[in-house]
Amino acid sequence: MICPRCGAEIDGFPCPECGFPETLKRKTRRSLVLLALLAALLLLMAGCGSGEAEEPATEEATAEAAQTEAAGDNWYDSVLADAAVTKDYPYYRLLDIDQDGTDELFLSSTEKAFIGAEDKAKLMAFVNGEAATLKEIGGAGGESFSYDASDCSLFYFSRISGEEHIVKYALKDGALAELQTADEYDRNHDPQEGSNPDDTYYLDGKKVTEAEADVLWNQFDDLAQPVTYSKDGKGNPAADDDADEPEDD
Ligand SMILES: [Ca+2]
Repeated sequence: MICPRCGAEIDGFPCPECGFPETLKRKTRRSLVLLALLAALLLLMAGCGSGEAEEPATEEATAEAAQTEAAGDNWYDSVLADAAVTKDYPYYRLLDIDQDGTDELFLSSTEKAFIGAEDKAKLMAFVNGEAATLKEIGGAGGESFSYDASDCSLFYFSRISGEEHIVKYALKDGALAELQTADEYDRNHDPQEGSNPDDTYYLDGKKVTEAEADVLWNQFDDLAQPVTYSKDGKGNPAADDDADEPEDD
């Protein structure tokens, strides 16, 4: 692991280089209790956890949590300070997808939610003490990220001529875990059907009726908020350019 104070590679705390965290112990412990209470409250309010009982904190987990707390609050600062990154991605958005108290970072070449063929975006997170890229999008017909805070889910939408797809993810153990997929094909665009006279719908790869597929599409359309981007990381709702998308027919 990495010492959050001095950056030395260490096997455990206290850090042999700088002694961290002996001077922070009291504050850290109190903060951890507050964090645990906050996490429990958020789980109750948002229902974002797995529903399983929390395991008692081990010494290692406590040290890891202290490390995350110390270094995780602004882990993205170093990413955003990198000119090579901001040249490609001048806009960003901070969102705590899993509501664990540490923000995830979306980088984008545009303020818009809809990432067209000329644009790109990517999702990064603080994983095991390091900035990690979880998903990159762009360069295709059109893609976007949307976020539903009610169940902490992240939607990835993509479209090319005659077809639309969504993947619903949870952020789990530092990675995107696929929860559900929906695929929709206009007539004569379904690769499994040859020529199909009607639009076709799939959930998790299984053919379903339009009404069955609509359950997931409605969550995406009505509940999930498109992720927009800005220079200050707060997003720009005015750049939710849903209305500019080509109309289905
Ligand atoms: Ca988070």
